[in-house]
Amino acid sequence: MTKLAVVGATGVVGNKMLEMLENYGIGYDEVVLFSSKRSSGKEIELNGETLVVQELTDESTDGGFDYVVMSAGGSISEHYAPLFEKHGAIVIDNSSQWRMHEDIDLIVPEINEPKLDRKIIANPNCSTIQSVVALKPLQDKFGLKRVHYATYQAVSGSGSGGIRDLEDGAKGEEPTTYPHPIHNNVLPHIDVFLENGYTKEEQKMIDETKKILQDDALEVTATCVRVPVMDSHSVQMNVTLDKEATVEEVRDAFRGFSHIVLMDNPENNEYPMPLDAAGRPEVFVGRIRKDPTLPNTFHVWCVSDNLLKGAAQNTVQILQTLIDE
Ligand code: 2RA
Repeated sequence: MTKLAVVGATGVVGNKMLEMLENYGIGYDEVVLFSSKRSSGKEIELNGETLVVQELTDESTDGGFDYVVMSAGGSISEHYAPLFEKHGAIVIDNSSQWRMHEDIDLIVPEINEPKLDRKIIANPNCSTIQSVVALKPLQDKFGLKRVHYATYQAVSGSGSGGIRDLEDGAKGEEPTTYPHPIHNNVLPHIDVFLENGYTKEEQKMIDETKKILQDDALEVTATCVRVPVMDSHSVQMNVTLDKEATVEEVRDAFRGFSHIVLMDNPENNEYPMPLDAAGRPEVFVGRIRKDPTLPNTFHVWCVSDNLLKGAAQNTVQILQTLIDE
């Protein structure tokens, strides 16, 4: 008897997690959906069953759950994940709350497996997940020395507020989520600014990349930008390898790696775009070319649906590996 809880079931990522639970045919016997008091009472169809979303309380965590998938923000996870864990559940959390805790696994199933020192598993940041999926075959084949990220991130990464700002901005309405209009604009500002001048989003990409690829010596830097795109993040990666390679050898490294689709035929205007990736589970890579200004260095363009591989799908993939064990 496998009992599953979905916390944040009414949110943008929560909705995608429910969609993934159906698409992947995840084997559970009972599922309970939780949300804040404000969103509780809503009815949601899942696998042919009508479920009523319940308000999450401390008492809820002692409900005999085997697994919990969460996408409800850091403060909710900080309070409730340890309570679910105490009552015997394994928690997979989408927030940034636990990602850099030493005893917490930060998991991308194509790359690493949970050790489960704690029964809380962190799902990495969306722009990090797609990037490390693209970097892993290069690390395996050539070794990695340095990565410079420049991201072009969709508004759905900010949830319903970002989506609203893009939609309403087109009608001339003032933003409520972003500090400036996103319509006809780009914002070099995702999350809050830190003392070092980087944003938290940029620091997440730097720290999480090293943890997932298990390489503290890897030199990583990032600039993360919000762009007026609804779904799918794009990431320009300037990657310095440990050894020389040809463009074709780099392309070969991507071919056949789980969840990667190589789209690299610029002569025919074929390269990954958000319109290709939205709604698809894969990570798309293209525009691969040598950077003549640095040895062993290549440009790689990577696009993926931030709500799927970047969040809900990665979470459900982790759940599936645990249930199948
Ligand atoms: C964003 N990566 O795109 C962050 C959180 N999902 O807003």
